[in-house]
Amino acid sequence: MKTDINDFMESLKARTPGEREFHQAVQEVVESIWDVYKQNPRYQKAKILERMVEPERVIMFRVPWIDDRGEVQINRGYRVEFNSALGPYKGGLRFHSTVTLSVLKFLGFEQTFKNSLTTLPMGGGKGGSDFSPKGKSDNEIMRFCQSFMTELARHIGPNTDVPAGDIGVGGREIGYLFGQYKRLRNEFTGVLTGKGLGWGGSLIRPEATGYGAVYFVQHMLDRLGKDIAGQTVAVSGFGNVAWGAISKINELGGKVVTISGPDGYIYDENGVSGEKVDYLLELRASNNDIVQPYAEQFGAQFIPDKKPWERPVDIAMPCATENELNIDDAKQLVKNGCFLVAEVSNMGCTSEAAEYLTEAIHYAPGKAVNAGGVAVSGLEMSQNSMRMNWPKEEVDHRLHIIMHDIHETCVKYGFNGAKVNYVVGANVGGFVKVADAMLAQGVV
Ligand code: 2IT
Repeated sequence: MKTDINDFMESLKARTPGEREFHQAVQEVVESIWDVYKQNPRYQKAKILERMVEPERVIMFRVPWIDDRGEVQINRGYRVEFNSALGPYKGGLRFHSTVTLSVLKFLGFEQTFKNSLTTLPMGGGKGGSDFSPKGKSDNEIMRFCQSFMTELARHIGPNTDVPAGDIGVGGREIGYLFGQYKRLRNEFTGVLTGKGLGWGGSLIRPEATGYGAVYFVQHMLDRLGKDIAGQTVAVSGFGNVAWGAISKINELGGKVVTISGPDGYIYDENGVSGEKVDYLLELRASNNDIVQPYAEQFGAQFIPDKKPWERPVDIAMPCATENELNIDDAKQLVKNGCFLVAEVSNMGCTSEAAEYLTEAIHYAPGKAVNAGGVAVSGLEMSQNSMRMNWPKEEVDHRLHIIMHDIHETCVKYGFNGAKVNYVVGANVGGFVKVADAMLAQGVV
């Protein structure tokens, strides 16, 4: 089996040299689904896997804009339309200096399986730019978004491709992007999700990734006969996803003792709760991308250039970015008594860390844990199509059902008689549905 997988990966690598993150994401999926693939000659004959690793379309474009000093700036824009077997391409836009084609291909590939897990009719896609909002003025961000959308608009649409936010793209950016799309097309449609509440956005969308992740953790804990109340949790990041998770953990009686940024992490032994949670939104809006001010504001500890995984906690929830938790971090967490890692960031753990955690404790991957975000994006699309807004309770209720069902799918495909392997469960569960749809739709 290993040689087959190696051959497959070698051939992929030869065709996509240097795309490290993409290779990592594919390898993880291929290892999980290989048995299922081999047992199904129809998948092999139709070369489902070979087709799945090739995006249906990749769009790359120049994004010129003028900064506040009058200087011309050039960034690169992307949209990777990965797979439309289950619905319109769907997935976020990331604006960050680390964005490359490899990063967006890994994210788009993962998104396809994640979206499949949600049970909603959404294909997979991802896009963004190497533009960094850090330190930019509001006007610069608007001009950049307008230029970016001027090109992107011709490729997307409510039945074709529906982008949303990701790192560096929040409500403000979605607003500017939507405004430009509407102006160019003279159409008010649900072409983007994560919109403002007054103009087509869905209640609970901002909270959905974090809330959904905690609902998923509740199901994991349930199987272990445990509850989130009284658990100490390490969270990384301080953006929208961390904020949603922290709010829900507090509501359910858990205690979050860390947050982090590119500058280091905060250790708050009293818990990140109450007004401190709202403060995270201020930190994010300041565009500085640092967490240190939290320490000064609330008298907590700031540990520069370190990650929260060195602290003893019961549960760890990486909420920042890919490969933020490596094998040393994983070992340190387990040594300190951590029994559950729920990855909220996409591919937040390195492959080594994920493998180790799956063996040693209970670990679930991002594509299952964080799917609540895109799920509520799917619900936003439904509401837009109906030209209706559901109340908060309705959206939250549906989010609960979706996260429950994703967990059930992971158990169905990942339970080995002793323990749930959530990586296998999520990958096989996500894969089968996409593969069957591709088979039914012929060689396209
Ligand atoms: O990684 C993700 O699932 C997202 N950034 C959300 C995508 C979406 O379309 O809401």
